[in-house]
Amino acid sequence: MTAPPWHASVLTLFPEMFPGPLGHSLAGRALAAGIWSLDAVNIRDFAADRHRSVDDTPFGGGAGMVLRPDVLDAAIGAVADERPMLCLSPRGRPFTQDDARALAEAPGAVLVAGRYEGIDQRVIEARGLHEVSIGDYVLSGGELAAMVVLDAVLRLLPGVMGAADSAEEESFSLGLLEYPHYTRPAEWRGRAVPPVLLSGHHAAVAAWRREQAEALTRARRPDLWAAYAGRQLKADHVAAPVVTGRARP
Ligand code: JCQ
Repeated sequence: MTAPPWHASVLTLFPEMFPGPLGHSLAGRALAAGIWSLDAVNIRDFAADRHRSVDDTPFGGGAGMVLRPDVLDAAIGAVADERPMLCLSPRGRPFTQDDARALAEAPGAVLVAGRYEGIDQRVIEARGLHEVSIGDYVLSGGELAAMVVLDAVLRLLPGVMGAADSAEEESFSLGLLEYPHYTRPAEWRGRAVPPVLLSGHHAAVAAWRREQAEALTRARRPDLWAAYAGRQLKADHVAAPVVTGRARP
């Protein structure tokens, strides 16, 4: 008995961009091993007119073009099944590690990579597309964002990471930024590795790493720090004062 592959369908006007970087490294090996599969569907193949047009001018006027609902809906209809359907967009809900974990549990995903100014709102609603954002900036199309989402999910699939299966062992899964890492040589250009890491004292190493992760998170990501501090308070069931706000530089 072998599990069916986690199945990704990407709807795009540039199918030749796939698998792209996902054909290399961890994801690439897993693709070759049949742990996941990919079909990059050309939205233009679903254009009905002889000019194969996929976009049109926005109602109400304004700059740019909008992806036509009829063409995109036909493309979605060709792949839709029980898998969740996502649309990459700067106005989507922020894509998180929790979302990646949930998608890794699903049978796969359908990802719509828009181009132009956007896609017709009616097809988003009619097909129940979940709009997700990978960050507060604007890309020229959803393809790179789709690859980012896929990479985050694929490394969580069973058998993709090595024997260590370290995907979820990181401090990020605690809601903290990663502590600093060091390897040989123990001194480099006059810079020593923090001595505790050479002490062989595992509990002291773990405590140091936790401190570092907490200090970094507090300084750089007050949003993550507030959520983490809130969870700690609840877990401890004590009213211990938790210092919030940005650390002094
Ligand atoms: C995703 N952060 C940025 C660009 C319009 C669907 O409408 C649009 C989609 C894009 C591509 O996605 C992004 C993005 N997360 O730019 C403009």
